[in-house]
Amino acid sequence: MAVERTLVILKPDAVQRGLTGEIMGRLERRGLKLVGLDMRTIPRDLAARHYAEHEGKPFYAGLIEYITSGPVVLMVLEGPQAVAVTRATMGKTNPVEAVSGTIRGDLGLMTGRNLIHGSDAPASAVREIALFFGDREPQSWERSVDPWILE
Ligand code: D4T
Repeated sequence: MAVERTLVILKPDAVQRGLTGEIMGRLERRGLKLVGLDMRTIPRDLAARHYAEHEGKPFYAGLIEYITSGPVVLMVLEGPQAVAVTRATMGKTNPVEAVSGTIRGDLGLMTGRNLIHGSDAPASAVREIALFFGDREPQSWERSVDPWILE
């Protein structure tokens, strides 16, 4: 099974609501390995590049306002099919449709305050990790419990 990396953003509402530990804990407990971590306020030009595919949509201006409104926590997670596993753990984009047990299904109510971003495909993950972490190589480390998580 392909080991992948994915980019996660704990959005400003997750930071403001004091949910970063809760959300990071869920992703760690799932078995994903943390290999990159940072906290910063995303500048508008970087937000525009990240959300370029949504430019022109009715929610675009609000989305940029929201994601740049305060500090976020950026994570790089690694594991087998990390992109799909992270998306499944997050739940659907609209928290109303996200099932209980998922991050958005348990902690969110509205699409415009949906707490977390996760790359939507392996190719997007490569692009987004480069966008947010630049040439900072993710941490390479040996996890002693790996034999109890990975076959
Ligand atoms: P992100 O990219 O934030 O992880 O969200 P998703 O991958 O789950 O969903 P997306 O790309 O379709 O949407 C990006 C971002 O835009 C916000 N949004 C989206 C919004 O405010 N209103 C909307 O109608 C939609 C579709 C939420 C996530």
